[in-house]
This record gives sequence, C-alpha cells and structure tokens, in this order.
Amino acid sequence: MSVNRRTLLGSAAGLAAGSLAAGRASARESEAGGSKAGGGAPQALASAGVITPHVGNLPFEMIDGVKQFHLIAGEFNQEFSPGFHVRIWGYNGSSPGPTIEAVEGDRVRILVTNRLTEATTVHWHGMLVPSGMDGVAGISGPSIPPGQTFAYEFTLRQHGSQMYHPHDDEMKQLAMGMMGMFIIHPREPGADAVDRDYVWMTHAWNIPPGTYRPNPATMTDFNIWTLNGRVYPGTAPMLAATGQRVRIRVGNLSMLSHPMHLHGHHFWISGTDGGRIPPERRWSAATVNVAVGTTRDVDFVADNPGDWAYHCHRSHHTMNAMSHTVPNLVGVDERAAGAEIAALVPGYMPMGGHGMAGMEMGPGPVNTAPMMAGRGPYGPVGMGGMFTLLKVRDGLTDFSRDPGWYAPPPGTLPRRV
Ligand SMILES: [Cu+2]
Repeated sequence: MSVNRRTLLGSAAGLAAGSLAAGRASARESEAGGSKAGGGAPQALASAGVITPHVGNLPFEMIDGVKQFHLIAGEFNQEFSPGFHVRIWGYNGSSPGPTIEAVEGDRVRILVTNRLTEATTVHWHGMLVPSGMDGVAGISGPSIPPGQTFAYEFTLRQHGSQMYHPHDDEMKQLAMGMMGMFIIHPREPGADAVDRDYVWMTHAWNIPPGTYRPNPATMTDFNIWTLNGRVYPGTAPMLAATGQRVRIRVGNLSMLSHPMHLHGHHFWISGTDGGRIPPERRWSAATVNVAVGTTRDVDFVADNPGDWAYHCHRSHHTMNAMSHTVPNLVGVDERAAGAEIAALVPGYMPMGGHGMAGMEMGPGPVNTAPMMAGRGPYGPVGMGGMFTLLKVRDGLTDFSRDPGWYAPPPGTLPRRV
C-alpha cells in the first residue's frame, strides 16, 4: 500500500503494460461503483494514478517504447442520473471520454477511430505538440473522415492537466459531449505527489425534458450541468482518509465558467493547463473559478472528517432541468389556486412562492432529472447538477465503496434553543 506514484509510474515501462492498464481501469471502475474491482491490487493502483469517477482512464499498450492509446469517437446512450438517459457523442462510449494519463517525456501515439457520421479531429488542448498534430481542421492537418482511423503521435514536453476535444465542427461536437482530460505527471513529482488524485470535467447541456438529444444550437440557455457526465444525485463521492493529500483537477470545455467550491477545507491552487504551479506561487482559497477552456488543480490535506459538499457555486448549476420560464411567484400565496389546479392535474404542486427545497417531484415528463433531488440523513438535499461530496473518514482503507453518511461526534450538531 505504500507504493508511491513515482515508483509506480517509473516501473510502468518494465511491467506488462496491458496488465497495469487493466489494473487501473478496474480501480477506476470500482471507484465509479462498477463491479469489476478485484482484490488488493486495484487499491494500490488507485492511490498511484488519477481517478476519473464514472469514466475511468484510457488503457495503453507499450509498443516499441511508445505508449499507444486508442480513442473511438462515436454516438451512444449515457445515463446522467438514475432513469435519465441521453443520446450523446464522445469517446469509447462516454462523455467525457476516458482520461489519458502519461508522464512528461513519454512518447505517445493516440489512434483515433471516427465512428461519427461527419469528419472530426482531436486538438490536444494546452499541449506543446508539433503544429501538424494540433488538430485544427483545415489548418493543422487532415481531418478524419467517418469510418477511418488516424494516428496522432508526439512526445510530451510538459506536465499538467490538459484536455482533448475536436476542432472540426467544434460547436456541435463539443455541445454533443466530445471532450476528455489528458493528465501528464511530472517526471519527478517529489513533494508534489498526492494520495488521492481526482479528475472531473464540467459540461453544460440543453436537453428539454422529455427529449434525448442535446440541442447544440443553444448559446446560453442550458438546463443540465454535469460532472463527468453525471448530475447529482447520480455523481459519485470523492473519498479520503483523514490526513491524506488530495488533488482535485477540473477541466471546463462548456460555454460558461464554473466556480468550484469545497466545504470544510482550504486548498492551494496548484496547477493550470500551463502545468503545475511552483509552491511559492500557489494561492489559498476555498473556491476556484474554472473559466471556459481552462483547467485548475487544487491540492489540500483532508484533515477534517465529515461529508463535505463540492459543487459549482453558480446556484443554477446545482439544479437539474429548471422551470425557469415560469412567472416569478416569490411572495405569492398560491396554495388555494394550487389546490384547485391539483384537482384537475393529479400530482400538481404549487411552487415558487414557498421554499422548494423540501419538495419531492411528482409525475413529470419522461426522461429528465428532477430539478432538485437527493436525500441525506437529515432530510432532502435539494440539489442537482454539478454537486457531489468529499467524504473524509478516519482510517478509511476501503475506497471501493461509499462509506455511508458521516456521524457527527456529540456536541458538533446545531441544537434547538
Ligand atoms: Cu457552474
């Protein structure tokens, strides 16, 4: 269990690359709530590489000293939260696509198979690649026609949290979900190594309730806000044992910025798409704005046991499909009218005039996510969208399952006076 990332990544070339990749994939799947977790090995690996909840990391093969990855662009169904399915585009069956993870100095080859009905490219966002490998349609090099596979190949001259996305029919392809993270570890992480290294991609979608495909023509009117292609309460919690060093990396290729806020801890803003920030230039905060087209890494010690919210601080971004075209009813007593309407429309509930946070959504259109949902030990959570939890527990060793709700010690709950 004391294998550190440097030892592990350093020895990666000497291992059967496929088995390492497979081990990592199963560690990620167990993190995402999947069932493929094995015995102890994935545990060790989980603390060595990045963890991309719900999505996992892309396996690679070592071929003549080159790490070879394979991205497959295509259309598929994805469950954003229980019962809410969307028809979107992405890579290898998910949006965001699986995280590509490598080490500064690696030679990488990324095969890209295009199973879309239109041409695509991959742009390596924030990465120092030769001009011809930059993936801008019409300029850098050829686009990939439908049905064909092209190889991008370059040497990683940098470290940091970078991204990948198409630069061909970009507005539609990004809106449909084509994006992923490309994490490059420093060759010598030194004191910068962490125990738990989480990766999230934010995204904004316009999926009117009752429909299945995002509308890529939307400019500002989004109604679904995802973390790794999931909305709360469908998002997995992040886990840490008390005292562990944790990193959270966030990439944003949506059309709005997301101020990501962590409860119970201060963090150091420790990296951008320009790479890791030297320690003397880091900055302490509890919120970091992840602007459009950027990434941010934050590092902290999980020294405060509990269940801590982690969310975008734009409050509409922690809601699911909102009825935001209804009149403003704040201050209106609509209960009498609501009772009359409910007699005609079973399940109708007046909303807007009184607090919405306790409401459980009644029957509505098929295929959408309730505006606010989730239930905790003290009642309704009233959240959706870009919201999840950091669960910090003393002596946590099993990271393959949710440890349940935190039990606050006596004297640490608000009391009635
Ligand atoms: Cu946001």
